[in-house]
Amino acid sequence: MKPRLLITRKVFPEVLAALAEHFDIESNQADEEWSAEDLGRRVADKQALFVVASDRIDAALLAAAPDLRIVATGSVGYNHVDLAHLRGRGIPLTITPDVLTEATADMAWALLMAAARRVCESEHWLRAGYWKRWAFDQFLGEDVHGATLGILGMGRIGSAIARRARGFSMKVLYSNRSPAANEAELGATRVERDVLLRESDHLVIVVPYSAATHHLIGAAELATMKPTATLINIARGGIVDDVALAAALKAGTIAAAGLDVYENEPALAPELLTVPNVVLTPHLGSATRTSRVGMAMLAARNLIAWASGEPLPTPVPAN
Ligand code: 8YV
Repeated sequence: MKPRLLITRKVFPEVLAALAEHFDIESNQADEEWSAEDLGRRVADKQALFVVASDRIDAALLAAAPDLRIVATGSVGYNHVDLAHLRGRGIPLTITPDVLTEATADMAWALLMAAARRVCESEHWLRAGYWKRWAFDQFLGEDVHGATLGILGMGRIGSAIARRARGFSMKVLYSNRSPAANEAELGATRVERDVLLRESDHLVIVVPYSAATHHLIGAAELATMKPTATLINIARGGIVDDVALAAALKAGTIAAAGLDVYENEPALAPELLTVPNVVLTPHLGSATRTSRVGMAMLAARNLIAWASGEPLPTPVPAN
């Protein structure tokens, strides 16, 4: 008898086909909104669970899954999963590193360029019919080339962002718990966080979310940044205090921002929606076809390895 697998989202047909050889599957191919109760009811008789970062896999849900033996998340971040609970029950959690690194780094740059050069703000203005004549001082933004790029969190994605900065002749600063082994290759200099905030022209947040990084960037931190600076968050909502950021953008404390993630997504702090100098995207960091198929397939490969009694390709590191 095949183990029973619950998949909480619609997945690509090739991924479903690969999994179907090894599992009896209940999946959300209709892409319905499942409440926590629905999820609890559906997971009750399953041995395997395939989730994404917007599913909350907390102690209450896990308590409803007495037979659960493996959880695979289609994301590299795993702050949505109660890892301590899983470890207490000896249940492995697998993630999807590497396959999304380059696409997510591209997205950080897309937001950085759009925010610094006011692409979205000016497009809205143009579409609304305000463009009547050209002027020297229309929508002046900030230079990206030759500027100082700050990276908060220098892991795989941070490194991929830094690598791209070479083409823009930028100075790269970063802040990280430990020095990056590839510091010299990246041409990046490690500094304290307060220096990073003070000296960056464009600051990209790439640290994982945890209790320690909750509201790491709030009103006090924003106040130390340059009035010409841009702030980009492609990591997790909750690392930046979105309400404080909206206030800082309105007051001109910093010049612009680009956000792909939000504290209570898909709900947004209403303050953000009234600020023109922020570019807002709906958690699209890894959203290229290659990357998302890669993520779903890697989650499937982990599940199949488990079902076949083989070593898991990408479990959460022991740390
Ligand atoms: C995902 C992400 O697209 O991997 C992560 O941690 O945030 C994104 O790449 C999203 O979370 C879907 O699971």
